[in-house]
Amino acid sequence: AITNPVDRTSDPYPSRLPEEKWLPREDKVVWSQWRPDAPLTAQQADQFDRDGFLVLKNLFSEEEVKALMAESAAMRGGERKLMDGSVITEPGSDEVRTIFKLPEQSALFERLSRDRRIAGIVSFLLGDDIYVHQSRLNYKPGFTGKEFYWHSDFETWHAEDGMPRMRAISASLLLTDNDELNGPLMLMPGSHKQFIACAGETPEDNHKSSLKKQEVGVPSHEALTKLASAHGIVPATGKAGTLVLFDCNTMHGSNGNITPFARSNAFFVFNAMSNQLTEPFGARKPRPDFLAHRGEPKPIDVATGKLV
Ligand code: AKG
Repeated sequence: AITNPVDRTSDPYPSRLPEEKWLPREDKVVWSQWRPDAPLTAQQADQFDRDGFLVLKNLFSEEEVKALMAESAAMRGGERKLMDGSVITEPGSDEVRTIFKLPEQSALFERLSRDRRIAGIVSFLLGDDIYVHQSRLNYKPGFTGKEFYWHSDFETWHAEDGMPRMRAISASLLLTDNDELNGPLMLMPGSHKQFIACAGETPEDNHKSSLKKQEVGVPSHEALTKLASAHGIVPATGKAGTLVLFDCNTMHGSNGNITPFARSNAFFVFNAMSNQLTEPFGARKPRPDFLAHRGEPKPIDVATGKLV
């Protein structure tokens, strides 16, 4: 069923067109006025607005990270029965690349998704109640972890999932140290202020290959060169327990990991309650629920205090 119908003829972000196009962002980045009781400083809110991302160090304690790591190892190691279709392996091997649906499969990750240090900040930035649009553990094992090619998440969520506007934020909690070497997230600061409408039609069941290696919904080399020359590229590095928040339209990607040291992160995508999904804007049918929550979403009930 279509919730929250929108006028498709005036879509500000048409994509999957015959030709690539640069379009201006028509949405705010920070949706709340800063106030003294905000969960961020005014400077951090301004930085998020300007750069389209924010790295918050030492947000979670060693003990909390240890518990999350143990939980993540149990999920990955086959000790837990996981939902069908929620596990993606690395291209060309059986190594786990991604596990989706964290709150549905783990009480600890459910609690993490509601933590004030993540959900409280995101809800403030989006100026609305929020819900989990997608959640995942990205493992990137040592030696064999493959790259994530450059993309704007919003391009895919709009075209393939029917997310109407740019009012969503990804939160990546580093569960291992992410340094310059083991394939950290890389972002182009300021790239979120323009939308690159991508060339090419969406193939049927595109997600089956794009989750291993994305080929549709990515900008051309020319566009990426122009963006990176204008904005630069920054690695989001930090010790385990660091939180990386980034706007849904910030251009990002990451290199493969040939170091022996795994790089693993827990990802939650939060969408504003006022920005619920409609029909896809650039694909015939919507992607499965594990990639994009459809139907009546449950607003997050923010929890305070330590995880463990
Ligand atoms: C995504 O999940 O959209 C990513 O780009 C993941 C990048 C990474 O885990 O390095």
